[in-house]
Amino acid sequence: MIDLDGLDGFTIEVPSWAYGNSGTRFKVFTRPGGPRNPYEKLADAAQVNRLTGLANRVSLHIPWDLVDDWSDLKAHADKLGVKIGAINSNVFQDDDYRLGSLCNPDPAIRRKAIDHHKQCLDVMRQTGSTDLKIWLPDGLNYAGQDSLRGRQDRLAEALREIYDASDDDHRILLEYKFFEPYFYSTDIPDWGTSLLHCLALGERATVVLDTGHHAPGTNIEFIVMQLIRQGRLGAFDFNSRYYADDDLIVGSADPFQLFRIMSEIVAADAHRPESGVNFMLDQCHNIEEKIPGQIVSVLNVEQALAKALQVDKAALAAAQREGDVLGAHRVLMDAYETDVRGALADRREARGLPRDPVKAFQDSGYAQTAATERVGGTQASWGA
Ligand code: RM4
Ligand code: MN
Repeated sequence: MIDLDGLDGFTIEVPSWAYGNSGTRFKVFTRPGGPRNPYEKLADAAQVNRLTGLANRVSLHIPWDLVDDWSDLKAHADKLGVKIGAINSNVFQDDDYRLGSLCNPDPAIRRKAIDHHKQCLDVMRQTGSTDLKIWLPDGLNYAGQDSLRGRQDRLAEALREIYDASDDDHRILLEYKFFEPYFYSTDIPDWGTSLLHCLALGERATVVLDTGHHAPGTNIEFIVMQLIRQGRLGAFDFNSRYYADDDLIVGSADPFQLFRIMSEIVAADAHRPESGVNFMLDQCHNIEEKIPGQIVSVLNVEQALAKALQVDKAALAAAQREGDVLGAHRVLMDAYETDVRGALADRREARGLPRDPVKAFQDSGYAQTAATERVGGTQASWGA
């Protein structure tokens, strides 16, 4: 008997930018029916929730998702059965940010970047969002280009101002990335740097772990464990990678890594909503269909969690206590090898959801209707 009670209350947040047009570094592909504005992005995202019952929140990116009337967008989301989730700032698409944003040597540009984050806090107040997610493009391409230490000091000062401008029910989610768009150094390259800034800021500052933002071979589940241990794992940006920040479908490149991550989550009971960990997706679907791509990603996270829930905790603890190396490893592998697909389909059916959400989407005609109805206007693109 496969026990899936641990899935109750577990939810995943999807990104608005996964539905607009995207592509490779060389070409943005367009397709019929792509969303033209945040309203249509929310409608697409709501399909993922309707068919999986898992994805009831949508992260927005500012300014990509700016609208005139936030209460109207919120009402639209409510009607679709979704909520507005984390608000993502964007300081990587303006000429002024060539040498950085919050770390820029020019105080006027730092001011502009800080004020943009205050604008995001206002969006949160109007949408009911409680998470401000910050990913900075800041970094250097050449040794000596700027003072490494000076940039940390500017960053600390800017983050302090943003944190102090936030409300008591707001969280600051600080993301790290070890390379790109600059390559000699980035200003928040790793979880340690992000954590240090969060600790200095206060308890409402937490770390975002984007699974594509590490050097190859990094033991990501160790970082998960350590951040939970410190009470500072604020959120995931889930995606999957072979080389760098590939932003592929979650669990596609390395399902076993996803399982190991979810096992650390389960070991700490962090899959429960009370943990405060926001399980978000951050990915692009460049050649595959967007909505089914999100559905597969959401289901892959659920499946990895379902397998992690199968770990026999008592047997594992006993084997570890006895120093039974292979025994302990086999307990974990037994859980990983458990085929949970049928049990998950049964659970969906029992909750009035389709057994196969991808097929249900394809049969629904939603994509065809969108292609017929969404004519005129400009389709949203990653970056616009
Ligand atoms: C960055 C980072 C952020 C996301 C942008 C679009 O690489 O992962 O989380 O907001 O991409
Ligand atoms: Mn990310």
